[in-house]
This record gives sequence, structure tokens and C-alpha cells, in this order.
Amino acid sequence: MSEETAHERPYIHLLAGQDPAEVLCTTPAALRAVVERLGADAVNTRPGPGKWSVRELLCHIADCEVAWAWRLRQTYGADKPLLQPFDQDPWARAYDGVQYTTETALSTFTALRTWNLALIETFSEADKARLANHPEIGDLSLWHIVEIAAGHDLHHRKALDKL
Ligand code: NI
Repeated sequence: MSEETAHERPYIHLLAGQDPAEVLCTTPAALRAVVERLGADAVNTRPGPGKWSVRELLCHIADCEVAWAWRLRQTYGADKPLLQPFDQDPWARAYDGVQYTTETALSTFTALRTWNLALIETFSEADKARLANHPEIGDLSLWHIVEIAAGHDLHHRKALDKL
């Protein structure tokens, strides 16, 4: 896949033929395994100035799941809805909040992911082809949204596996 196509549909190239629903299904356990392997000290340590700790990254992944949850349902339920881009950095201002713990991020992500997979598993071929419009990316199908979410998982899982 060309760089240009990868840019138009970010992260999809990371799937390299894997079923996105299967990737989505395996990520909660993979993230929990990383947290258990690293331990609390490493999880809470920032690798450098301005870089997220693993805990903060898990908060980001949980926040993205909130966004995917809405985008999936928006596209499933309306004809070619307009998707709203979001910027991760303003949301990250909250990650110093005392309730933004590693465990809350993981459990929130896992619950939302379970609910999103419950929806995704019902998709017919016609559902998968439903269209949405992203102002920066262009037209996307419902299945592209699933693929982008799975590719985003892999993007972060690859980095975490190197820690
Ligand atoms: Ni991300």
C-alpha cells in the first residue's frame, strides 16, 4: 500500500492482512499483559520530557475508544454522517487527574471495546459499506473505521512491545 493511501486511511497499512475485528478483540489482554510485565513504576514513568508514560498512553487509548464508539454508531445509524476530527493533546490535559489511573484506563477501555465489538460482530456486508465523511480524510466506509481503530491498536502495541 502506498504512503499516500496509508495517509488517507491512517494506520490501515499496519494490519497487513490481519482481520481487524480479531486485532480489536486481542488488544485488551495484550495491554494488560504489558502493564503486568512492566510493573507500576515503569508504567508511571515518562520516557522523556513531553512524552507520555504507559499510563497516559492507556488513557489516550481509552479516550480513542470513546471516539470510535461514537463514530461507529454515527455511521451505522445515519446516511453519510460528518465525522468530527479530534485532537488528542487537549484531552491529555486531564491525564494528571487523580481518577485517571492505569486500572481505570484499562477497565474503561476493555468495557468500551467489548461493547464496540458486540456491535461490529453484527455488521452485514451492506453495513460495512455504509459511508461517512471525514473532513480531513474524505469518504470512509464503516469497515474502514474498524480498520483504522485496529491499525491504531497495532501502532501503539508495537511501541509498547519494545518497552
Ligand atoms: Ni494514538
